[in-house]
Amino acid sequence: MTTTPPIAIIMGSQSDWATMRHAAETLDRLGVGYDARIVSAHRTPDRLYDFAKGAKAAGYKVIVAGAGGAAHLPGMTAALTPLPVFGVPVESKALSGVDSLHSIVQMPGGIPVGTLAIGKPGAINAALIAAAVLALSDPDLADRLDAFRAAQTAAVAEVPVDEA
Ligand code: RP5
Repeated sequence: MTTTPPIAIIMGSQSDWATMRHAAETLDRLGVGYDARIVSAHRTPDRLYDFAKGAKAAGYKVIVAGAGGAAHLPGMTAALTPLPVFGVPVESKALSGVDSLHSIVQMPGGIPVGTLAIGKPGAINAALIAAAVLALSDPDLADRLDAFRAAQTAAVAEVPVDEA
């Protein structure tokens, strides 16, 4: 029997995976389970509807949604599910992701999407904030998040060096 992992990472296109894999890798580091799926608001609207309407019943707890350009995926997902949705603006070729950011962040009051930074930092932070939500009811995960922060702090040198 397969069980649904707590986090769904969804993205609008295969081309978003180069960014969204950083969310997946961050969850791997934290030992948090996830499914990664391509769900396009524009090219596969029925898949979006089915996924978002069924996400809670399927057992997901948090959704991380990345999209670029006319990035309607996070907002439409949030409109269709009561689960928390964190949006990652993927860096677009034409407008460097500012279009994605504005598309995701400017939600109307009442339908929230927690919007992260453009690109890789946003993908990493979406995973971290999703994990932090889960950690509220998972003390072991809370300990792993503390350890992640401590390791990150310990890895910062006090003196800069010349890089090759
Ligand atoms: C959006 O269009 C996707 O999220 C992607 O960021 C962007 C471009 O998609 P492709 O043309 O690369 O498939 O829906």
